[in-house]
Amino acid sequence: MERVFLVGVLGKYDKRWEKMDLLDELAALVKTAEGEVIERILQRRKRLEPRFFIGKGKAQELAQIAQELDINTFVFDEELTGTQLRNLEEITERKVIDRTELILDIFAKHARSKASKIEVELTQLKYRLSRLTGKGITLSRLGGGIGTSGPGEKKLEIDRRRIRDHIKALEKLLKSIELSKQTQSSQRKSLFRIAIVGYTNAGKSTLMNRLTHSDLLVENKLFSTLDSTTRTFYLHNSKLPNYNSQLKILLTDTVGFLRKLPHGLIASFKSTLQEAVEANLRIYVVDMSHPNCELQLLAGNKILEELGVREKPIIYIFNKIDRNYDLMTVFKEKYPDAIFMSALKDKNFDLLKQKILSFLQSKINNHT
Ligand SMILES: Nc1nc2c(ncn2[C@@H]2O[C@H](COP(=O)(O)OP(=O)(O)OP(=O)(O)O)[C@@H](O)[C@H]2O)c(=O)[nH]1
Ligand SMILES: [Mg+2]
Repeated sequence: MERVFLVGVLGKYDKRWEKMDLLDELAALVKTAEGEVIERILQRRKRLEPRFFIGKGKAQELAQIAQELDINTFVFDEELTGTQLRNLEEITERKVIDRTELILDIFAKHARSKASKIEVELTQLKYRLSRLTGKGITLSRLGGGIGTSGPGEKKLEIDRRRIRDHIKALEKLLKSIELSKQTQSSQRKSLFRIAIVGYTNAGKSTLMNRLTHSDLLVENKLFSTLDSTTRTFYLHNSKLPNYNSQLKILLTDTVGFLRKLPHGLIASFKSTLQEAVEANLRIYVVDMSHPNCELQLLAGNKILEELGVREKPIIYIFNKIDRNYDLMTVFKEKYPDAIFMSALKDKNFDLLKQKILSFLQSKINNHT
C-alpha cells in the first residue's frame, strides 16, 4: 500500500476546523484510491509561495520526515502549479500530487460508461496540459500508483499540439455520445422520473438497491458511483383500482456531491447530474451519522442551486439513523417534511413510499 503524507495550508482568513475537516475528507479520498495516510500537517501560510507552495525550508523539512516515515507520496489539499509540483518532487524525491489529481485519479478508476471515461480523460489531459511549462518539459510521474491512472505516460510525452488534437477528437466523440443520450432520455419522458442525489457515501446506491431490488456497487468509499444508472420500480397504490394499482416509476442513482470539486470536472459533473435536473422529483439523501453532515448538506444545496433545481420538488432523507447522530432535532425543525430512515437496516421505508405516493397523488390531482 502506498504510504501517503497529507499537506494542507491555512491562510490568514481560513478557519482551522474547516481546513481540518477538508483534510479528513482528503484522507477518505486517499483511502478510496487505495493509499494509507501515515502523516498529515496543516501548515500556516502568510503569503503565496510560487516556487515551493509551502516555502523551501518547510519542503526540506517534509523531505526529511518522508525519509524517516518511509513515505511514498505527498498529497496536497490545494491545486499546485507545474513549477511547484516539479520543485516539490525534486526536493522531496517523492511523488507529489494535489487534490484535483487525486480526485481525477479516482474518477478515472471508477468511470464505467464510455462517456464518463472520455469526460475524465479530457479533464485529466486539460489539467496536465495547463501544467506543462517550458519547452520540452514533460510531466513524467515518479513511480506508479495513485495519480497515475488515466492517460498513460506515452500520451503525456507527446507534445502539446498532439495533446490538443487529442482533446479535440475526444470532445467530438463526447458530443456524439451526448446526442444519442438525448434521444434516449426523450423516450423516457412519458414516465414519472425520480433522481436520487446527495453527498458521496450518503447511501444513495443502498437506497436504490433496496427500492429496485438491484445489485449496484455499494462501498464505504467516496465516489463508488460515477455513472448514473436508471431502473424501474413499482409503487403500490391502494387507492387505485386493482388492475392499475402498480405505478411504474423510473429511478436514477447519480454521482455524489463533494466540496472543492476540481474546476474542470464541474462541467462534466453537471452533465452526469442532468437526470437530477430533468426528473419530476428528487430524493436528497443525507448521511446523518457523519460528523459534518450539515456542511455536506449545505454544499449539496449549493450544487442543487447551481443546477437550478433547488426550488423544484425535493424529498429530504436523513439516512443511517441506525448509527449515532446528534442533529435529529435540528434537522426536524429545519426540514419538517424530511424522512428519517435507514436504507441499510430497512427502517421507515414505508414513510418514504408514502411520501412519494402523496407527491404523485398531488400531481395527478393538479392535472385533473
Ligand atoms: N449504518 C448504515 N450504513 C449505511 C446506510 N446506508 C448506507 N450505508 C453504508 O454507507 C456506505 C455508502 O453507501 P453507498 O450506498 O455506496 O453510498 P452512495 O451515496 O451511493 O456513495 P457514492 O456512490 O460513493 O457517492 C456503505 O458502506 C453502506 O453500507 C444506513 O442506513 N445505515
Ligand atoms: Mg453510489
